[in-house]
Amino acid sequence: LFANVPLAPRDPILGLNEAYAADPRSNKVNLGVGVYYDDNGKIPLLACVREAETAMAANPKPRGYQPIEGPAHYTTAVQHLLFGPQSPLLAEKRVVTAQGLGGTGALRIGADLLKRIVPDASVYISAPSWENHRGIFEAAGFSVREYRYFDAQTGGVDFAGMIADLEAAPAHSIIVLHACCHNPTGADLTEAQWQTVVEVCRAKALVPFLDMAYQGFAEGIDADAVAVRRFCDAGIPVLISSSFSKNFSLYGERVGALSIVTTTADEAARVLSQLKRVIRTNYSNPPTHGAALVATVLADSALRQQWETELAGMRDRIRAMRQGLRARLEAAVPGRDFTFVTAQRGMFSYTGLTPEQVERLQRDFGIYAVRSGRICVAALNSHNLDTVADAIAAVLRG
Ligand code: PLP
Ligand code: TYF
Repeated sequence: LFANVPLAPRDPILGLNEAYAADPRSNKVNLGVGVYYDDNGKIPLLACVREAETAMAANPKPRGYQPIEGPAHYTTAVQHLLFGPQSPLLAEKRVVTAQGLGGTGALRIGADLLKRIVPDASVYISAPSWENHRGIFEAAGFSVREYRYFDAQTGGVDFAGMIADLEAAPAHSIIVLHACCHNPTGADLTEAQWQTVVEVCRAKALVPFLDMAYQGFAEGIDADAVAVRRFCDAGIPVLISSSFSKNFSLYGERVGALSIVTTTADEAARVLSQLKRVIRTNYSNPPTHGAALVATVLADSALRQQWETELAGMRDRIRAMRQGLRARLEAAVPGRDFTFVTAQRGMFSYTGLTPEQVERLQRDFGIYAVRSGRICVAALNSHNLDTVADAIAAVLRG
């Protein structure tokens, strides 16, 4: 049965972790995987989560099956973060939300659902995008194409190219968009540019699928939802995958959600019934613990305030690391433009390092980055910043 099974390639990002773990050098730095580390290089356990968990442990509950789409106190909390608690869409019952197994699982149930509704559509992802976008939509049976996105000259967005490619996409194409903190480039659209994308999607009858894995890491909870809100204002159907892996530091709990904005409450009920079918044949119903933690924090005003403070702390620390990296690189490599380091947002920066330079960083300095030149800025800290900046400067000088 298995004699001729070929060896599948490793995930290029998660594979780096293995190489890093095996590296004996004590001054090694892992800028590969997109995880937020604190200034001591540790994944934080947020105080709000610890408190919610302590309260839950003091009052343990039986673990019955959950509703297929997850518990209402969780899905409602998700909707309030995405759309704002006062959104008329919620009062009109036009939004379907289901708990997902992380943002990845949310993307997958969204993809599986769309395959039932628009089976012949193509999916467009940004060039470049998170590797798994292609994998997820291909696994759901779609063919995946790219729209232009990153401009290597400026370190920003090739907006004219992006719009031209979206305008050329056939009607009903599914357009995967990073709502904020683009992975891997850190280059985001402005609000005015989002408005243009909304208009193109409406005019060309495209199906926007917003992936929001980093809400709160760019500017703040509401500011980072600007793309979601502009699409909602336009009144067109939109899918949104969201994740608490990063902004609650709950990576291993696999807690995310798929939200779908429909046109009427009746439509929403029918879409939910189909989504439940997708979930049932996939994993039946979602796990309890992570969603209970998130719902507990978001429902309690003191814990919610604490979460916002801790989230702002993560955001501000990333910003400080961007400024520190930029200042050091400007000092060490005069005449080269590093403004992109602070213009890009979220966990990642596309440095412009070539695959050869990335290899040299790893070989000569024990600094691990993705071959594309992506670094995780959230893995920098006050202890490794000088080492990393010196090493990047050394490979840039050649
Ligand atoms: N989408 C993007 C753009 C991401 O960068 C990530 C990162 O992990 C995900 C989705 C998946 O998030 P999760 O870990 O919650 O599955
Ligand atoms: O891009 C990243 O590094 C994060 C983490 O298959 C990640 O999004 C990377 C690869 C993967 C799953 C998560």
